[in-house]
Amino acid sequence: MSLTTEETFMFDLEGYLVVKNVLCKNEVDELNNLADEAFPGAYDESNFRRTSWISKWGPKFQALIDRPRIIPYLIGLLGQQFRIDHDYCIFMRKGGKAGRLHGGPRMQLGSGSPGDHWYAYHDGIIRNGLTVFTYCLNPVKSGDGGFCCIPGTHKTNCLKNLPADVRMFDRAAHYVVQPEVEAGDVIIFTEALVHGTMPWTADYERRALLYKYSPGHSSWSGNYYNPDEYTDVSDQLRRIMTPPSIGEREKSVEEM
Ligand SMILES: O=C(O)CCC(=O)C(=O)O
Repeated sequence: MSLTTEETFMFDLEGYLVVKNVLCKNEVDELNNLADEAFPGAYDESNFRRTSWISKWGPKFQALIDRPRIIPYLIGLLGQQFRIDHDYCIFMRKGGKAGRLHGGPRMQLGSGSPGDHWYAYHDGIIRNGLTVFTYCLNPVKSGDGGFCCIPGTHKTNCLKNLPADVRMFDRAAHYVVQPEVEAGDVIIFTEALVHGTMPWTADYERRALLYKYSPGHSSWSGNYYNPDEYTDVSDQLRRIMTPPSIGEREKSVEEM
């Protein structure tokens, strides 16, 4: 099981994919209700809320780490020994803002420090460094804001040529794309893609659950998962939570 040939074409071309209907409406409603309980609190003037370790919000959020529908994408994009790296949520309401375009291959835009963001294709195999699977708990229409990217920049050779005003969202550019999604869709993107969060303009709230994965040998976050802090952890999930290593590392999913 892996990406379809068309998905491979699209990911190689653009650096991201939208996988439709990963969650059904009832599941979206349930996750939204549970999120209300797990992350209560009012917005401040930033109209932006974010918190980490949403996978600890209970069994439903834990199960998103290795939801069967996303497994072929994890293996296809990160390899058989993929691991969960870190997770967090982004909630926004109208007027909310969050930084600038960032990411990009090798060097992280803005910071100037070397990043471990990469995309490679060799002999029919795609591989990525840190890769994001965002569960969307609300629809996003064109112009609403939220996740955006510059398709194809996971392979750009001219990262430093991106104008600062475009990077800061001070000037719109046709090559910055904000994908439309339905609630229940998952956006997958490599951090090697230039991406960011556009100001949120819709009257409804944005709720995005971000689960980020690394190949088995690497890590972005310095905080590793501890299966003992979760309930009913399957052998598979324990393997996916294993800290980074390379020698003799088991496959994350046995039967694949
Ligand atoms: O979904 C978003 O708003 C973008 C998230 C982001 O910038 C990231 O994952 O690094």
